[in-house]
Amino acid sequence: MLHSALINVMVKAARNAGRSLKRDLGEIEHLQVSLKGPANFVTKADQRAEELLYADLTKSRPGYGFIGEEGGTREGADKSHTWIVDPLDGTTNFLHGIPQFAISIGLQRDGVIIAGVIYNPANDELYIAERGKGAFLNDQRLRVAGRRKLDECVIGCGLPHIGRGDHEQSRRELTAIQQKVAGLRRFGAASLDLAFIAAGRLDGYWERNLQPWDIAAGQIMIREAGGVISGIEGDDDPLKTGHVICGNEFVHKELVKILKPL
Ligand code: 2AM
Ligand code: CA
Repeated sequence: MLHSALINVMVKAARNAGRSLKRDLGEIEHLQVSLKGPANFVTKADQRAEELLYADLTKSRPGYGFIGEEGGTREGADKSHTWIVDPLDGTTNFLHGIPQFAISIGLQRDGVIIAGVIYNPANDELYIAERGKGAFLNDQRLRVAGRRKLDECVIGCGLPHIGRGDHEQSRRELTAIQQKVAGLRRFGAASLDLAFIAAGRLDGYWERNLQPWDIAAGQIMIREAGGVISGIEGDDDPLKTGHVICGNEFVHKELVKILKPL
């Protein structure tokens, strides 16, 4: 399938960093990790992937700004373009050898996300989206699920871990949603949860306290697949608030109705 030059740049960078992560995953699976322990090893894997992404993306598009989870913000001469990158989303899964993690690359132009790539090197699933050109999983066009009955829907979520977020609120949310849906899932890599919405695997998803690099690529993926994504208010910008609710138009609205008052 033919893609734009921009998507080719992003895919090439994602696959290159993906090779590095996959090698590191192999080490974890065979317990060949250093004496300093697996957490330190994963931090190194994360940083290596981000440096590869930075080098590839900056070589192809010199001057674009770069916001990465590991290295923070690196300004570029071109003030209208910024890469928003998570080199390893789903770090805890990676550390445990659970093959649900991804590289997430979004490109922002004048404040609007115009392209996104999400790549899981463990199963070689590659999601791409470009503004006005649709969303694809391994070159198959994506469309969000069409379900309109909440009790038939499988809904994904995130759970705040120890020392983070509001655990009481999270339990209130789970209780409220659990009573109304066919199934709840918690996969642990936000970018892939968003990609799963675009692919129609999950009908809906919500999570609080995410970072721009968790959301940027997934947001355009969902919109290009015909879905709706917002913050908890229903019409706010998840990139600004860090809170996300998404699904098809119907499921999104139903989730907002339940979650907003909680
Ligand atoms: P990470 O693996 O890159 O940290 C898990 O629910 C999801 O939330 C993951 O995508 C995880 O990304 C993301 N996340 C964002 N901020 C987080 C934080 N402060 N603590 C834990 N997970 C966070
Ligand atoms: Ca992340």
